[in-house]
Amino acid sequence: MPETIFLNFVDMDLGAITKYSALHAKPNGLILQYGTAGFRTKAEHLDHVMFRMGLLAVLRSKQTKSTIGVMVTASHNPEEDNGVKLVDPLGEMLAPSWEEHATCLANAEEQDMQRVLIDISEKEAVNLQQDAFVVIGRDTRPSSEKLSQSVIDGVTVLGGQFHDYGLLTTPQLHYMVYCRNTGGRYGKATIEGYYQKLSKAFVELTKQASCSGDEYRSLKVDCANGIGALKLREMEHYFSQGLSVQLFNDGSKGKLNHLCGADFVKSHQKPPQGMEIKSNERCCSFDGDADRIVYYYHDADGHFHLIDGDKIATLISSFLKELLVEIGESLNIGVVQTAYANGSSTRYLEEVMKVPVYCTKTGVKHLHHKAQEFDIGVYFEANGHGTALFSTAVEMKIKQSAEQLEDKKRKAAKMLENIIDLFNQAAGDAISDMLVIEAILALKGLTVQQWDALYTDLPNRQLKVQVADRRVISTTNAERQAVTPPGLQEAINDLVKKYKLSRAFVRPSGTEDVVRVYAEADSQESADHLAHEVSLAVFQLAGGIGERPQPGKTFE
Ligand code: 16G
Ligand code: MG
Repeated sequence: MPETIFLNFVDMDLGAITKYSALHAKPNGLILQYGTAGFRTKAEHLDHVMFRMGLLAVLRSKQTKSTIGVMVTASHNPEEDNGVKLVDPLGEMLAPSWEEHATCLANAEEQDMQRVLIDISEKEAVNLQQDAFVVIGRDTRPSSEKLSQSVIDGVTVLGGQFHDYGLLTTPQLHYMVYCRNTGGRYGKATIEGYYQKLSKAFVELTKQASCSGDEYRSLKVDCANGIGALKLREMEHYFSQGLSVQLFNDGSKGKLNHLCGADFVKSHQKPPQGMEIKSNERCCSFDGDADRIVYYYHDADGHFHLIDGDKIATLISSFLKELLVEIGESLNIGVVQTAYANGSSTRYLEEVMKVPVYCTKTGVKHLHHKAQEFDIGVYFEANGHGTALFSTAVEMKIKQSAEQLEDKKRKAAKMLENIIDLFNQAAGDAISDMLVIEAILALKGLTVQQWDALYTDLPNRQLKVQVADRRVISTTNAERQAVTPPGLQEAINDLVKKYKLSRAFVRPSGTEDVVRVYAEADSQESADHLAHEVSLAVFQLAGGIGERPQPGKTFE
């Protein structure tokens, strides 16, 4: 080992690490994976993971010479669960090679801790003398406070500095990281900074709306009994001129994510408990850490209508395209979806809106990455997680146009400028998306039904299948085709042929030990049948365990 590196490891107080690590001991035999959105499991199994992620955040911070974020949350999972994820310098998800280090470190036995830390430092050429700074946020789970303290223990033992923001939504933590690493250009790294930036853009934007009728300006929000309620309540008075929000499932009574929240509403296709909905009232749901949003309403006949991430992406990209046409800028705009996007949304975007659509694997990091390739990249998962990204060049061009162009064009450029400020470009953000959507509806004078009527969703069904080892399923073509086990894709192809406007795919979940099945077709009955038949094919060909899939299941 070269001498300099050796000296560096002396800087890392290995004795202290061993001592403190023993206070956050790993339960025997527990193996966890840094999955699609970090580690997630029962809260009581996570103390050692938190401590170790504190350590890892310090190494990542030293390596990137930037502030790194650590968020303690399990998003839409049940209240008893918890989780942790690291946020990279530009508010992005942790780089893939570091996900592997995270898994390695989380699963290391006590006696191997020092070796693993040294290995990571060597592989990543971490200069241990570099300063480190870590910011920490947590959701409202009862376990989160103690677990974030374990993160802090890890940060401190490696000599890192930290700022604990306490309770934050996940996207707010991404925002803080982004602000801190861009010298304040993006915004102020405080909760007031976040409220002020977004509210100012929202209020300026909605001032330009000609219709100011009350029906456009009030919204019911289901906060999943989570952090979104606290933050929206704090923020409300900053934008009250533009919108009045009525909060439900604000955590004062119910359990986090229990029978409410964006995930519940989307997967059960029904309204949350605890919210009274009159016909045609605009409603939305956040998930437990407020990075997802879906809208919905009841029509005059009492039928429930869901407006998911696909329709949100459609509204946003159409509006952005209109503004660009008005300004006379030919910037390239692209929409990024996953295999779960409803076929009707893809068709509408491509054929009616003439916007190019791209498909990536599930998980925000994949969509975010693809969206960065465009001047303006709008990405949304059907489950309501998404945002719009604007390249720096676009932002500068728009700001100039807002100063120079003549009247009508200037107005459009001003709007676009405000929209750029309103989107959280560090992460999909329920609060920010909600304000963008509300502003667009007000500016266009659209009711929720008119928005919904842009296109009709194809009926679809999602199911899950238990198998002995879900890794036997591998996929290609952005998860739309199964490569293994042999014969599975052929079986799916044959089943799909039996129905009209049909499509189906299977993929191993990144967050649960199951295989997910998705099917869509021209009628709900056909989508249900197809999903069931594909489930049976998975059960037979991919090592199903437990009970055979039964027909007639109505939700995953
Ligand atoms: C995580 C992802 C979400 C994805 C979901 C899929 C992030 C921040 N979150 O929650 O984007 O839709 O996993 O779950 O990336 P699955 O793999 O179990 O279907
Ligand atoms: Mg979430």
